[in-house]
Amino acid sequence: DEAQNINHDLPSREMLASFTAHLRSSKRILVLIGAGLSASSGIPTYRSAGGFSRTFSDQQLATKGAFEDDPILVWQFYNYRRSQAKAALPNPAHHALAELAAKKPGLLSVNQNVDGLCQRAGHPSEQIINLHGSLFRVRCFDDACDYEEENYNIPIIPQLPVTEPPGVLDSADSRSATSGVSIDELPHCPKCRVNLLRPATVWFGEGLPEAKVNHLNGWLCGGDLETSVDANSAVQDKKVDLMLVIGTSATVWPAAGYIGRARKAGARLAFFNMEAKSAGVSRPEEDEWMFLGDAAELVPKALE
Ligand code: BV8
Repeated sequence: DEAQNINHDLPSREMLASFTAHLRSSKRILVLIGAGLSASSGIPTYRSAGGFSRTFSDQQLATKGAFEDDPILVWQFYNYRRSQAKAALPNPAHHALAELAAKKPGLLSVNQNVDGLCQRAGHPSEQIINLHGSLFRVRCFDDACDYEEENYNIPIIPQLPVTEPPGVLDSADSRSATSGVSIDELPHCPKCRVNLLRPATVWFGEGLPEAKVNHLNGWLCGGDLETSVDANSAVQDKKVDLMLVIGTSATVWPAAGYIGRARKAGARLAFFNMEAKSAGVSRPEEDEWMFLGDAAELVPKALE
């Protein structure tokens, strides 16, 4: 019954036992990671209480149009997020997941987060796909120019504040607040020497990087990249034993779509979220697990 699946602070012994038994026997594990995994590291989530949506929604500023309108404001927004992510520390859940990946070569993490904390926790790099890019990579604004590099400079230019930009996007004062900076002081592409550099994250309205989608489809089809690349070949996904859905509202597509795809490939699902409804499910199916609470506390408990 529902109570058996939904624990209200600590997972019930039975629930934990049935989950760990299945985890132990699972070979192919898919993990979908969201902002909730990093909440306890002090990085605000996007849509739950206290997230960015208080001042800017990421949809307002994480777009090509916003950058074309006001690159200085968008760079200040990213400077603020970069400094926050750089100051943050991986929490016990990041470490527990990295340790599980090292023990399970058949595990693949699909990371929606751009904060770099999974990597800093030692998650094996060949077992994680940063589907939405990284705050610490920049690339040429012109998609036709292939320049991209790592960049950890905070602020990315000295004159640009690292504080959160003023909350009102369309009032004049939000521009004046950053008027101390001129566009030609923003970082430019050293390769084509014409365009501005932009954060190498996937903005809303932009397609996911093809190579990453192919890597993920390859894993789902059992590692046979050729078949996965040929999108219209209705290759049956290879069985997935378990999917961990950690700290995501499952509202951003196409990433959220991998939950249904893994379920279709036979995966049993374990949700780790502060609240059941926003994990993309109203109530888990009978053979799924819902760990309700802080991922930083529950993920290490469940994976130990
Ligand atoms: C695209 C990088 C077309 C940017 C991000 C259907 C199909 C395709 C597209 C769409 C579609 N429907 C709508 C779209 C458009 C859009 C979209 O999904 N919009 C949503 C908002 C409705 N999708 C796109 O634009 C995508 N592009 O498809 O374009 C296209 C296709 C082909 C060719 C050309 C064009 C691009 C999406 C990627 C956007 N980029 N980030 C940046 O940040 O700089 S997404 C952004 O949201 C972050 O990456 C974040 O990771 C991601 C998802 O959010 P969550 O991680 O889930 O975070 P959220 O705050 O929402 O939830 C937190 C959860 O944690 C909550 O459930 C909360 O309860 C829980 N929680 C909180 N604290 C804790 C906790 N859990 C545990 N412990 C805690 N302590």
